Amino acid sequence: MLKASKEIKVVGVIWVVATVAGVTLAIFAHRLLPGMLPPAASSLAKSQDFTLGLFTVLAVPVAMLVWVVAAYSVITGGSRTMPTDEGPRIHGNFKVQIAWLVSTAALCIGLVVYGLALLPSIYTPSAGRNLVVDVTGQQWQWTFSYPSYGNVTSTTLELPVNVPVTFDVTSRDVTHSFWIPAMGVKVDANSGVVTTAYVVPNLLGSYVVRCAELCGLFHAYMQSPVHVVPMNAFTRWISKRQATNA
Ligand SMILES: [Cu+2]
Repeated sequence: MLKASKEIKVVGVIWVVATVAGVTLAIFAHRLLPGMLPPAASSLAKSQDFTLGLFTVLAVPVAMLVWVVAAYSVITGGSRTMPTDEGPRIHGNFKVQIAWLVSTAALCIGLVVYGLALLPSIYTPSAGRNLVVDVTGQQWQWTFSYPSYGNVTSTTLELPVNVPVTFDVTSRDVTHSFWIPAMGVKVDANSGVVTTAYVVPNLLGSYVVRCAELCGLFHAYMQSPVHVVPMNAFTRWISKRQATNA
């Protein structure tokens, strides 16, 4: 059997190698697996992608320490025969306990502060005139209406690029959750209540609105297209809808 200090060194080296590999994978995963995350179609989504990356990178060393120690113990520490007597008593190691407490507390508290500092940005509307879109969830479809354009309604969400949007979200029946993964927008849709979400879509393209709250049999199919288009295309679309609605 190896001496304890040598074992700690071996585990330490494996941990460092595993951590470097894990962090590299976490940083480059989206390049190795394109499409793992949707494209960031707003600065809100960009900041969320960064937060996700940061939390992953900081979680890797902790996860690797647990896995490497567990795997090492399973592989090298097993005995096929029943031990005849008890192992030696182990007392706490003050230095290790303090180091463990301080590092994990600093990690957790640091991330809580970081999260709390970012949180208001989600609930703050952009300055200037916002395009208001009323969003209604019902089993199992989203409906969008535009109060500043005579309440034109549509089952696809059309948004002009670089224009701040306010979503007023509600539900006609059970609780749904209005979610545009590409834009980092997600808010509950509750019956009898209006919840709001804000975003400035900044990337032309087609994305998807999903329901993020289990709402019944066809929950998984409760999705609608979102199109982010230039302003003139949006105006054309809305006049066409106005003609159809009338
Ligand atoms: Cu749902």
